[in-house]
Amino acid sequence: PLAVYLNDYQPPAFVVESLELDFDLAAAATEVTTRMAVRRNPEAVEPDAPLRMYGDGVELVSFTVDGAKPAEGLLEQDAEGLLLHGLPEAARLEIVSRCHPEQNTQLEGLYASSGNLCTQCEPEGFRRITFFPDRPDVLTTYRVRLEADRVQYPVLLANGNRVEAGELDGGRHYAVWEDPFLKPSYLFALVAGDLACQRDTFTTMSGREVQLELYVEAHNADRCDHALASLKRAMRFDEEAFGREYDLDVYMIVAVDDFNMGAMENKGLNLFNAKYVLASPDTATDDDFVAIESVIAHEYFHNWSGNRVTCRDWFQLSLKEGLTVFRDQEFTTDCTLFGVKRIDDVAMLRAFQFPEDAGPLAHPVRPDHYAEINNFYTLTVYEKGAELIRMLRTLIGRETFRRGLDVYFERFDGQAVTTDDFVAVMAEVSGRNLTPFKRWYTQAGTPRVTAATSFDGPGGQARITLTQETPPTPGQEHKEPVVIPMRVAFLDAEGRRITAHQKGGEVQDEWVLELSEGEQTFRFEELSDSPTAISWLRGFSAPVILNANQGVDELAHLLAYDDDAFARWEAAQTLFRRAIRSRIEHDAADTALEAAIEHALAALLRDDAIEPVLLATILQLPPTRELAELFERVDPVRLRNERDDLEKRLYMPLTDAMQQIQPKLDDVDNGAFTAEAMGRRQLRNRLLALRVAARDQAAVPEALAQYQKARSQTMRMGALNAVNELDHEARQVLLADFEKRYRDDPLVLDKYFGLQAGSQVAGGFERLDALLEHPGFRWTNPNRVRAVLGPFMARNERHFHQDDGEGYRRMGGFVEKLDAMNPQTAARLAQPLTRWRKVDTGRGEQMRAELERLAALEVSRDLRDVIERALA
Ligand code: HT7
Ligand code: ZN
Repeated sequence: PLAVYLNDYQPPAFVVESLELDFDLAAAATEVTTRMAVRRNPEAVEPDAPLRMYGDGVELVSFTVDGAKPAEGLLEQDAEGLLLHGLPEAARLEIVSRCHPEQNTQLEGLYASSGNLCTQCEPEGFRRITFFPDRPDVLTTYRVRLEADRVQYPVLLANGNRVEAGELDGGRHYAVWEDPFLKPSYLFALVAGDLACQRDTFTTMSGREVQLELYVEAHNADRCDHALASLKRAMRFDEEAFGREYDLDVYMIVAVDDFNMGAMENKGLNLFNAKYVLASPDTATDDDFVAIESVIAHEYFHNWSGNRVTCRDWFQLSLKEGLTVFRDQEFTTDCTLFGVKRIDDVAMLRAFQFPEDAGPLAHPVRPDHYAEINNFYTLTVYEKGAELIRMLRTLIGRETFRRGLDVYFERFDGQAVTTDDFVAVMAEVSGRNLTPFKRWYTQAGTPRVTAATSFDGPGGQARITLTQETPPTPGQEHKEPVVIPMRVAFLDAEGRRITAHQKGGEVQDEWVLELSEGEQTFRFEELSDSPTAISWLRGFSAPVILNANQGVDELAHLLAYDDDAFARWEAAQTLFRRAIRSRIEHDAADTALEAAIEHALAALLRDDAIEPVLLATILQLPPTRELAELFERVDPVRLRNERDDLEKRLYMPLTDAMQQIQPKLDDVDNGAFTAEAMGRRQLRNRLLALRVAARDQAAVPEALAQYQKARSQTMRMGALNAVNELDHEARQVLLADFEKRYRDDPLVLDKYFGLQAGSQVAGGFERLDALLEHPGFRWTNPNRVRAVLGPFMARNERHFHQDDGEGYRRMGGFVEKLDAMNPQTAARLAQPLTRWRKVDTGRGEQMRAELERLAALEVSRDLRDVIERALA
């Protein structure tokens, strides 16, 4: 497909001074009257350029300029929409157009979901509703009139404040909404439907009362409390941590069943995938509760980082997404215990973003070209983008960073800006030259850092030498060094931090070393003791792959004592990785290493002081998809088997120790939703799963009992997850019960789909067929499709990677089928197939063949872009 290039950016030829949209809403055909006042942009490059209005699948009914039809030849209709030539300095346009919500299975633009009408405009959905200069740097105020059947669509919502509403003849009614804030078209939203409203209020720090309204289908009205409570916590946090106050009188959230992503931050009217709103203890797990809180917070935080200050063009996507992820991570950290949120974020980054950055779809946080922008809502733009923000804070200090954010929001309020603008503010407030740091935005790939040390006794000196290298990525053969903040501490034999100073510096017990060259040496003087261990990359201070060549004893010491939760977890992860690597590379277990790991784990299980949630997190081995990154190419089925075998081997001798902890966790199913209560449930479920994996005979009946007695979804799913890899009657009994209980509850049924599709128990293809035939399955609902196909590709190595290629062919077929309905979701689901160079050559060739089969078909631009990059 034809690419768009950052270097081609030009300011819009016209600004839109105001916009009125009248919707005559109906599912089969909706007529839209668009009235806009346009004026030539003084910043435009060409003084007499035409006005470009994008339109995608929209029917043009009529068009006038200042009340008259444009003269012959002035209005041109092409593949991208409309081009209007010969406009004067200022003009008023009126366009009548038509779109067809009911036929919209793409779920971009205006579409129908469960009988309601709703919109999704980011990034380029507005042009599927009407003709408009649909680009993020065209900001204007909106007045929106909605008219619809009163019985079918009693609720009519749009952005801003409702200024008028009333009844009309013929069973119809209307509402008029005005949004006083400038916004780009991607933040437009409307909803028309039969929805129940749960209300609350929030008083802002300046004493204004904001109405909070959560719209759901009536039968879900009892699952809204958590979302509303989360919203209020997020609003308070943004005030306290970032000084940001909400600006409209009402904040609305609508839950939608058919939704391509998690949620959308439309001004004052967020639309949410129902999965990230609805929760009750019976239907949602603790993980679901936490995810809901974090998505609600994310969308709320966008009100400043995204809406008040938005992106100039889509290359700047991380300006809002990286910053907003950073802000939601800070919020969740505030709600959870002991640094575990950081560990979860790092685990996610390693399992998903690092592979993306090392594969054929790698791209910089600020890409410089794209064929389809929908494919750039990636882990790199979001999660790595958030890491860049965190590194900036580490480099300039918390207070300066906070000041910088204030300046950023104030200076650019109501504007569409760039990541360079953001970094420039941080440079200005800190007085630092951050130009070298900007390489993080333009260079793809995960840097590899090597650390070497030498010491000369107590009272003596230490030297740390760090080197860095970033491997090539598509289109970027040669890489420059980046600025890496490396947080380190030295620990003594009791696990206490050692003090020292750098030449001319103060005595400290923790340092942030700034590695900005290919190789650098850092010297420390007057160490208070000789170090037993070095705690590296504390808090995961930079998104790099570190090789510090630490011995097993040193890692065990860190695992036992480090006061940095990330570093403690990392010590265990390093040990697990080393054991797996040895099994794969030497075809045999390193028994001494594994015995040492078992010993360290035993000590951890005896440690009464460790927080339950941290223990639960440390005990978990890395997932296969992260482990695959250790190797050039690997047989994924074997890797999974070795991982599971290592888990079994390590935990078999520890079943007694695990059993002994369990009674202390007997009271966990108590309906409490504090971080501590959730952490204890997490540990209880982890121990159960590890005991089942370690073939503890008592564990299976315990899982059965836990399921039967469960009063919460967390404990029910804990039991199911524990037995889901067992070819055992218990698994079938529990799954059958679960399906019966929840077959009419789509969001919970998705959990059943995931368990069945993600299990490696024999018969995976038959189960897959049965799920796709299940009355609760629908190809047009992205949640259902993701619930089945996602876990099959992510966790069911045995079937997805079956050596005859059956798994790849099946998935290729499903992607093809889905692409005809929903290209955005299809292109995402195709991504596991793009990793063909990472799997052993036999399988890799079969994967590639499937990609080539798809490439020969007529597929969407979204899917073609992914396939072409994968095959390049
Ligand atoms: N800013 C949003 C990104 C988005 C999206 C959301 C829903 C459906 C389709 C979408 N395409 C892009 C979500 C966010 O980051 O908050
Ligand atoms: Zn976002």
